[in-house]
Amino acid sequence: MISIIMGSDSDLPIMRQAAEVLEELQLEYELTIVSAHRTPERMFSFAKAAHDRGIQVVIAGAGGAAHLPGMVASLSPLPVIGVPIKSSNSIDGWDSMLSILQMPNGVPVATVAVNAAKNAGILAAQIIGASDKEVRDRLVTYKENLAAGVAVKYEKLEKTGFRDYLAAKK
Ligand code: RP5
Repeated sequence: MISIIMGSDSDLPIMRQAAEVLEELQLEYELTIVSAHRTPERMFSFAKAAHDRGIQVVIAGAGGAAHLPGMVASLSPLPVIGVPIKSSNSIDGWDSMLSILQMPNGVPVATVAVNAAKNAGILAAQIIGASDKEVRDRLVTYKENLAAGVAVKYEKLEKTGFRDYLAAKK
């Protein structure tokens, strides 16, 4: 079971992408709001109890002064994947990215790209897939589909040339 948490409902339009890819990969998840700054006690109890509830990986998204992923990682033995959100109060995503990325030794957070909640979902699945063959097989198929999607594009590009290819994309 994967837990997707975020600092605010304003993060949901991005964080839903983690949920969607987990559904595609047929993995169970829960999704809720936990704010490091506005609900610090909820954050504390969430992080202390998650592993005893059967959570295997936490995906935590936050924007601005994004302390949620790092604070959860400081309290939990679980792997935490941080999603820096380019939120309304963000300086172009840099604040949340650096807040989540620059963790001190001893307390890692696996940080994905700004707004990359989909990659956070895939990485969570890969963590679970490392010890679960069924999940790993689904990830192999996922990657094969990615490659097949690109093959369609390069075959068309090579056949039509870039002008017709771009014109057809409009
Ligand atoms: C952070 O502040 C949240 O994760 C969100 O990205 C940002 C803005 O929150 P709201 O003011 O939109 O609730 O804590």
